[in-house]
Amino acid sequence: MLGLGAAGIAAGPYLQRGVEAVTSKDPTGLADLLPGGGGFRYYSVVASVPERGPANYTLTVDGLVDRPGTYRLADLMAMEQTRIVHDVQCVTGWRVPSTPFEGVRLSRLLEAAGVKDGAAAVRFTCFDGAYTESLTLDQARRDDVLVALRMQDRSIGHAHGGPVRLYVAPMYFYKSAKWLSGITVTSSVKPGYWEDYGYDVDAWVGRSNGRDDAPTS
Ligand SMILES: Nc1nc2c(c(=O)[nH]1)N[C@H]1C(S)=C(S)[C@@H](COP(=O)(O)O)O[C@H]1N2
Ligand SMILES: [Mo]
Repeated sequence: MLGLGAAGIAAGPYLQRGVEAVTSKDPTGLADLLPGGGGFRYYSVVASVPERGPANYTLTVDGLVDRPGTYRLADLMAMEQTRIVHDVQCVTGWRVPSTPFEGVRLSRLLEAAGVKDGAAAVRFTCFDGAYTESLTLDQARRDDVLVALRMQDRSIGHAHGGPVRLYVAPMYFYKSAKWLSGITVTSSVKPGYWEDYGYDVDAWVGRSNGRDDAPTS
């Protein structure tokens, strides 16, 4: 895995040149097929990520909420789980059809925290120490946005962002932040890691990043 971070950083300029570069290259650049990954590619913007599991994983919910809190893996597992089956679509063109994800609805965690008046967005941080994402509050409250604990009907492994990743079913897969560790309710959307390099913040599959329809390969 050495060199992945450098590749991720080096990819920045391509993205800044716009959508053509995004569609004609693999800007995240790390197109290692995951062994047994069923078509998934492994992406990380840093060279290595520490593993976390039941003993040391935490997810913090804070910001413009009445009841900030921290969840352990067991806390999340004890909550109502929702399963969604949908195509995974990376903006660079690869796609994995009908992939099940399962976890706690983000809306449920926001409800539990009590979102304050004046809040308009949600920011996500990761224990890789680098990746970030954002959604508007309306997007975050959709039924098809999960704090996912399972993918392909298994616990999410480390390479796929386990033990907990975000899953935003209707958007390109870069919205689905791996190694999720923080959810902060904010007053405005702050663009995420790849969005600073030119990707759309509103990443609806087929309707963003300059595309009229979803890519087919
Ligand atoms: N923390 C983190 N999350 C991330 C990324 C990343 O580099 N770091 N890459 C994104 C991109 S561009 C894609 S396509 C998917 C890849 O998920 P996978 O590695 O499980 O295939 O994760 C998204 N979430
Ligand atoms: Mo991606």
